[in-house]
This record gives sequence, structure tokens and C-alpha cells, in this order.
Amino acid sequence: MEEIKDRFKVKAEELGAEIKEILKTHGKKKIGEVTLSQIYQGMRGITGLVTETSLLDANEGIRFRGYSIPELQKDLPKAKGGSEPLPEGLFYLMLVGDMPTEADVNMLTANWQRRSHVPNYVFDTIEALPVSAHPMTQFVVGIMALQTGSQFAKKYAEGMNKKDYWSATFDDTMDLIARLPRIAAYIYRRKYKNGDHIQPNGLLDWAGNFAHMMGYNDESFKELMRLYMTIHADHEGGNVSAHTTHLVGSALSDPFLSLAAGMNGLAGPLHGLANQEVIKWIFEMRKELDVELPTKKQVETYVKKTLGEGKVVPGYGHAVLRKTDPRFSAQMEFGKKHMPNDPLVKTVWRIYETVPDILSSLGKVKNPWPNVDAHSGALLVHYGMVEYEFYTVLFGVSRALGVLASLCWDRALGFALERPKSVTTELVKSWLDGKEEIWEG
Ligand code: HAX
Repeated sequence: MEEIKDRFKVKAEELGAEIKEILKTHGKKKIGEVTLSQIYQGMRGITGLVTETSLLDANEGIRFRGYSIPELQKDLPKAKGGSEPLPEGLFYLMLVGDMPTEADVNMLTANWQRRSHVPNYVFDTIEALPVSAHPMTQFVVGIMALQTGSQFAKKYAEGMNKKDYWSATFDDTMDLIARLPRIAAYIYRRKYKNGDHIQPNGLLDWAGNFAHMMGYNDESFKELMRLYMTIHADHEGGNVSAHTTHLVGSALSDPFLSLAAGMNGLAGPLHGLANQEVIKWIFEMRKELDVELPTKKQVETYVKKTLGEGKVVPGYGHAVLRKTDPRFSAQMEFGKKHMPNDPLVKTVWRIYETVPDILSSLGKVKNPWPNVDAHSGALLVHYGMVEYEFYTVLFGVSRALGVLASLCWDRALGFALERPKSVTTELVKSWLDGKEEIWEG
């Protein structure tokens, strides 16, 4: 068996035994309580999921297996001559739970290179769509075309023992992650570069090769991709893309079906599509004002106009975070290092100086600070990637690392079919009148 698979198996058996013991002793212990507002308003703050790969703190931001983003940037192995972490290392950390060595990361790079072949029918399936189709639609269709090769689906149909679910999930996970950059790059070149495709380079790391296949060979763009693929990978379990992948996987839908479902959620403007919305919004602002770098006053006026039209300010706010997203800060640092004088990047920083006060003054926005999506587009535009409709696909390739590592854990720990109780407002009213007890679903 592959080394990483072996190590994962050992860790999963250990944790599985521990959880059994915890549930035996403490299974009836209560975690918090649920209010009526919570069930009507997006289940905010209800602890109802276990996700091993990362944990989000409202003030500190995300930690992957206990490591913050600056710690990952320091401790994860880097590409030769580079200073940003290799996403292979983050995947190893999320899956196995230990900080990888350089050899572990090289092993993963080689493993994904070996698995990266995408059958022609996948490209043919994408080609059947009009070029005008949104890149996320093409991406999900590509994932669905790959599903025909699912080991999990094949073995399940042959009568796989439930003890082996994790193994088939692991194999599909590795195949999927290995192939996603090729599919994403294919979509990019198909839609924006007249179908002039670029063959993979077997000597490059996963994110470096992705940059190369999209047609970006600048070393600092490759560094950006390594950082981008690392910071977008996971945000604990309750966000729409992670939760959807987990939920669909709980029906024993294979990893391809589960990831495709999660990616459909990522394609929503309140979630991953916000990265395209941010740049679209800034481009519109610059066009309307006819300036390259708007003043604070001009930004203020434009933000108020956006709010007045009943729209959200994209890239600001969060369902859990209550401070500036450390993923925003990591990108700001990258900008300061590589392109401190870029007018679009400076516009993002000016918006950052302006928007929080305005959103706070509305009195209803729980988090006026920027999230991950407020910054990413401006860095990409700097290198010439101006096609903002593609940005969510980049997010999706990265997000696959976290949600698929989690799916491996779901199957290894034998997590159950997800099936919370729902109620009708009729029943709620009857309960409020003291006529019915409804909560023991
Ligand atoms: N601009 C204007 N109004 C905002 C706002 C923003 N950026 N963020 C929140 N609000 C409003 C909400 O629309 C809501 O208004 P109503 O009561 O009139 O419906 C009110 O403030 C309270 O919302 P909240 O509790 O602060 O925020 P939610 O948890 O409901 O929603 C969102 C969190 C991220 C969806 C929200 O902040 C938003 O729409 N932001 C803009 C879109 C965005 O950047 N999304 C990406 C989020 C990060 C992510 O998932 N990336 O992939």
C-alpha cells in the first residue's frame, strides 16, 4: 500500500477507537442548545458536525490541525527557491494529522503526477458545452465526467465490505486531486485562449504545474498559486462547500458525486463566487469613476450606492469570522512583497480602509471585515489573469484538498447518514401554544 495511505489507516484506527470510547462514556452529554432563531436563520452557531481537518475561531481565523496560516507559511515544505508552502504538504497535514517532511511532500507530488491522466472523454464532455458556459458549470461537468472512473462506485456495486469504504474513498480522492488542475486549466485555455492547450510538465509540483498548464510561467505566479491553493483549502466543516460534500458523501455517494455537489455550492455568490464578484465590482467602480485608483471619498460614495441598490459589498462579512480574515492578510502580505505599487491591489487596500466603518454604521452587519475573496482577484489580475469568471474554479481546485481529506475521515470513522430533523411553521406555532411537543425527532 502507499505510504500515506498506510499512515492514514493507522491514524484513523486510533481515532476511531478513541471516539468509540468517548461516545460510550459521554454520548449523552449535551453541547449547547438550539433556539428558534437558529433554525430559521441558517443554523448559525449550532454545533452539529465533526470535521477533523481544520477549526475556525471567530477572532483568530482558521487553523489547520492547530496551525495558523503564518505558521503553515513557516513550517510547511517549500518548492526549490520558493518561500510559499506547497499545498501537497497541507493535504498531508489535513489527512494524516502530522506536519510533513520534504520527503512526504515529494512523495505526494510524484503520486499525483502518476495519477494525473485525464481520459479524452472528459475533455469531449466539456467540449459538448457552449464555450459561453460559466467556468464553474464546465468544472462540475468535468468532475461528473470523471465520475465514471470512481473506484468507490465500482467496488460498492461489486459488494464492498463497509470496512473498505475508506480505502476506495482514499483512492478516488487522490485521483480527483491529481486530475482537477488539468481539467481546470483545460477549461481556462478553452474559454479564454482559443483552445490552445498546454501539456502538463511532469517535473513541476502540483500548483506549479497548474500555473504552467494555464499558461503562467512567471515564478512569482507559481508562488501565488502555491499560497492560493493552501489558504483556500479548508474552513472547517459548516461552510456550504464543505458541508455539502460531507452531506452528499454521507449517503455513500462516491467522492466525485460529493465533490461535484460541494462545487455547486461554492459557485454561489454568497460563497466562492464572491471572488469574481469582488473584481467585477471594482472594475465597474473604476469604469464609472473613470479613475485607476479611486480616493477614499470616491470609494465611500460607491459603496453607499451599492448598498442603496440593495446589494451586498462583495468580499466583506462572514458567517463565523468577526475580524479581518487571516487569508486576506496573507494575500495582502504577498501583494506588499511582490507588487506594492499595483493600482488595483492598492484599490483593494483602499477599500479595506473604507468599507468596515460603513458596514459597521449599518448596525446589522455582524462582521464588517474583509474575507478571503476581497483580495484574491487583484493579485491574479496583476499577472494578467483578468478573466474573473474563472476565479471560483481556482478556489474549487484548492477546496477539493480539504473537503476530500475530510471525506476520507468520514468514511474511515464510519460517520452516519446525515439526517437532521426539520419542522413546519404550523408545528412551531402549535408548540408555542403549548399544544405539541416536537423536539424529539
Ligand atoms: N454587504 C452588505 N450587507 C451585508 C454584508 C455585506 N458585505 N454582509 C452582511 N450584510 C447584511 C446581510 O445581508 C444581512 O442583512 P439583512 O438582515 O437585511 O438580510 C445582515 O447584514 C446580517 O448578516 P450577517 O449576520 O452579518 O451575515 P450572514 O452570516 O447572514 O452572511 C455573508 C454572511 C458572507 C453571506 C455576508 O456577509 C455577505 O453576503 N457578504 C458578501 C458576500 C461575500 O463576500 N461572500 C463570501 C464569504 C466568504 C466565503 O464563503 N468565501 O467563499
